[in-house]
Amino acid sequence: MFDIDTIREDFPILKRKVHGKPLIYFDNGATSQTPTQVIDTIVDYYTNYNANIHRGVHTLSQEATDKYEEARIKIQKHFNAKHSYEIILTAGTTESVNIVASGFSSILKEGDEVIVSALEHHSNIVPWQMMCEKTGAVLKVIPMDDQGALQMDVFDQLLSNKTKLVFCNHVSNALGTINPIETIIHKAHKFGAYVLIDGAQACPHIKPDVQELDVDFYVASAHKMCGPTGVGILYGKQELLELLPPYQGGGEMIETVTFEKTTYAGLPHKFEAGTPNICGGIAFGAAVDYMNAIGFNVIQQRENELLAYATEALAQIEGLKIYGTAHKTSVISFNIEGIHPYDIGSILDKLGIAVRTGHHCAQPIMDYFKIPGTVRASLSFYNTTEEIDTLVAAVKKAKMMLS
Ligand code: 7TS
Repeated sequence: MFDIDTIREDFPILKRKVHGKPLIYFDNGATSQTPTQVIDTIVDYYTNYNANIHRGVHTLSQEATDKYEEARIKIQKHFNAKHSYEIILTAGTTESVNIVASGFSSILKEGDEVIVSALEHHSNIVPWQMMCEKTGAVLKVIPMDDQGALQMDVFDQLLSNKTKLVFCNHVSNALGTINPIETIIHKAHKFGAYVLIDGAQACPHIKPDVQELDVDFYVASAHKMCGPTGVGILYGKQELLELLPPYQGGGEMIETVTFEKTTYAGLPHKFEAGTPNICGGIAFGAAVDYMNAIGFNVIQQRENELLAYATEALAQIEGLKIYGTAHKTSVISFNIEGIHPYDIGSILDKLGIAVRTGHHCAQPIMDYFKIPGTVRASLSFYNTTEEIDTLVAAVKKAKMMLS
């Protein structure tokens, strides 16, 4: 049973005011809010067992190590990875993509081809461009259409025996489009290409099963799924993580070090140099527990209802255009004719409503629509229809003030 009042009680920040108005938080795509269960885990860590991991004989260090490794197993189960060591704990999606791109920089050769989708966040474009610059590989793009969906027939034409890697987000951050990743993975594998799926925007809404997907790499950030900032995952199939060279050198990622030669530790430590975000990793585990306790079916149903309600209400405002109408998650990206998105966002903020405005780190999408940016309301299960009513009234007010 989903009881919205009980759920909202879990998020203390929802009680605060902004400019004297109750906070209405519709910027969940940028970062989600944090429930008490996760905040308590963070407080417990620093209050009771803050210590470095994997290296101390003392009790605190052992407790911290146990909790950190328990969190890795919770995350492994959540994503249904075959082995816990296939879950690399990173600083977030951006770092995870960079680990893979940097690794393939020493594997790809001139003339190899890699395919990226037109719907990517910059963090799933720029690292691959850097990789292509280093290797001479060629970057090809699956184009999008007016609905914000990928043109899959063009994907078929781009694939060839030269294709080595395909990168695509599971869900677009700017439009919310849910991409057909099952098909993308299946088709890429037929040509022997590896696939990396950026799940940063999918994981707050969908529980991916990496084994069922048969995906080679899957990356995500904790802070978009009720966890803290600065921590995320790189899932990779064991044989591929073994194939890639380490990303950073340092403590914890070695087996033996002499000045003549260093040998590297096994997975996952090979990719986890230095002291990690210990508290963050443990809190990530608590966030996964929190979301699973509500249940992803319940979360999706609730968010779909909110999305339908908000879409219908906003679409009635004259001159308001919604970008991205394909099968999608609870993201509404819109503009009002003749008004800059930033100006709308600033007025909404004065009314206590948090949205994101701008290009959302997805400039190619904005270029496609020939716009500087959009106003993005990204809804979460803890939002309400009353909050949407307030948003709609506020957008109408902003329109009146700015027209
Ligand atoms: N990939 C996607 C699809 C994203 O939406 C984001 C962040 C990232 C990668 C990068 O994640 P990070 O945790 O490493 O920063 N997206 C957004 C957004 O839409 N608004 O703020 C950040």
